[in-house]
Amino acid sequence: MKRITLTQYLVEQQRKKQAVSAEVRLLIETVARACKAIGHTVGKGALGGVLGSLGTENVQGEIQKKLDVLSNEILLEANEWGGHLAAMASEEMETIHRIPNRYPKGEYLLLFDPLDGSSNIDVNVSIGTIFSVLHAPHHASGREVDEQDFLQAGAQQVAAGYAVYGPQSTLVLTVGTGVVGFTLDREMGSWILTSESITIPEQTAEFAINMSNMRHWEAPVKRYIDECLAGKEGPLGKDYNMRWIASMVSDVHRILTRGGIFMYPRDKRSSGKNGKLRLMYEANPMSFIVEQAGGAAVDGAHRILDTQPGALHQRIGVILGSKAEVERVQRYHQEASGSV
Ligand code: P6P
Repeated sequence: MKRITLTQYLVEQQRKKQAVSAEVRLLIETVARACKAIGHTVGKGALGGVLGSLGTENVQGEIQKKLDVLSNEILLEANEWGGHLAAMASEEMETIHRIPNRYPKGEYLLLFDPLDGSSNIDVNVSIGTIFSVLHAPHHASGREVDEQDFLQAGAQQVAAGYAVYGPQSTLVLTVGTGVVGFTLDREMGSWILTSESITIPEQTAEFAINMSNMRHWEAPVKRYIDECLAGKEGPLGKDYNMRWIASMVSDVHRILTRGGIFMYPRDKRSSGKNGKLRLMYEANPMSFIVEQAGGAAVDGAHRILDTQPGALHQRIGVILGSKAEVERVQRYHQEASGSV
């Protein structure tokens, strides 16, 4: 099979579908190069002195791992000079990071979770990077970018993607024309196209949820999981398998590869009132990718990509994956709220 690199793929998208501007192409190539560097650093593990925690907390109140901060710095440094961005936002930074005045500024915004799944770092379980690209609305006005400019619904995304640092390093990407996957040729250092069109099977028999939270779930989630657990004898008429890697990039990658439903729902805990996952740089990019692959993504009763953000680090319930299953759970939420 002819080896198509990420650059060639993006040039062809730019040429034939106008889906990718030259600036977006440069942006994606820059992020992909930064992901290579992050994967290389992660791969050193104990030999690189990069494991363990820093003893500091991020804006989420979570203990920062050394690799969380290192990955964030790699993405900031890689994207500052290119002239394609106005600013960046990250799970690891309280406020936005504007492009320094010594560099030209572009018309896009980049958001990322630099190292998702970091609770798995020290136990050598796959982790990854999630990113999202938005237009910078202020660009035409000439005023300085501010945090409000980032608060756009996920349906406005220009591009989204994630990298998984596992047995292989993979990069999954959408620019709104479907979903493609690349595998890192570690000898050449090139991202090579290995999945030309990723689609999620509409049906599934595999669910992903952290079962230890069961006592906190709202009724519609409990109803669905009980039905899955009832198996063939239950209303769904089939036996289900369960997976939970506790690394969103890995769970979502499995679902893109063989179907399934991923659930981190909001729950009754005060901290869980909107769920654990963050809207802007976890739920939105993953929802864009999943929808582009023919799946669905809701917060319960509503489509995630329609959510109007109120704050940069706001959380949201996430139920995404195989369309038929997600729509079933969405219907259960709508019935419970009386909206159907
Ligand atoms: P729990 C990782 O910390 C993360 O943000 C997601 O990648 C993952 O899906 C989830 O949290 C795991 O949460 O509560 O099961 O550890």
